[in-house]
Amino acid sequence: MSSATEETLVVVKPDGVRRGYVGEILSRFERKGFTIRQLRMITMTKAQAEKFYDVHRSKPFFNELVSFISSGPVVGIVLVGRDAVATARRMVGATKAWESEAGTIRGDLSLGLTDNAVHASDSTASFQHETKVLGF
Ligand code: FUP
Repeated sequence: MSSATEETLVVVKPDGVRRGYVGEILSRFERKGFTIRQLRMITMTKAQAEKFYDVHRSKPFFNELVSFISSGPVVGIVLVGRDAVATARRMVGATKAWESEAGTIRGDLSLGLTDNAVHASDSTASFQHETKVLGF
């Protein structure tokens, strides 16, 4: 049931870390009421990044995505809370950050696409895949 307590993964991307938004992003999820279950700074290898974004392997932007996400440290955060996957994605906002609503993380902090500050799992299956790839 969609209102059940579940886990999701949020990743502060290299641009978010470089710009000093780890605290801001973490704080938004804490204020919302999520519990932080795990938190780790990781610099992804190319191989890890390719696995992480495996669903996008056939896309024209795949190489750009892989090289960006492995370009510096990211902060992976496992959150627990009600309807966590959908709730976190609403808080993150639209993929094209320049179009995302004010009040969302991307809407408030980014104008990018590949470099759109934050990633959040889009399903429980993605959460399981992504946390495994990142070694949580
Ligand atoms: P999201 O789930 O909102 O992060 O977005 P998608 O799954 O649609 O896209 C995955 C990643 O690819 C995002 F980081 C944005 C990036 N992307 C590009 O770099 N170029 C594109 O044309 C589309 C998406």
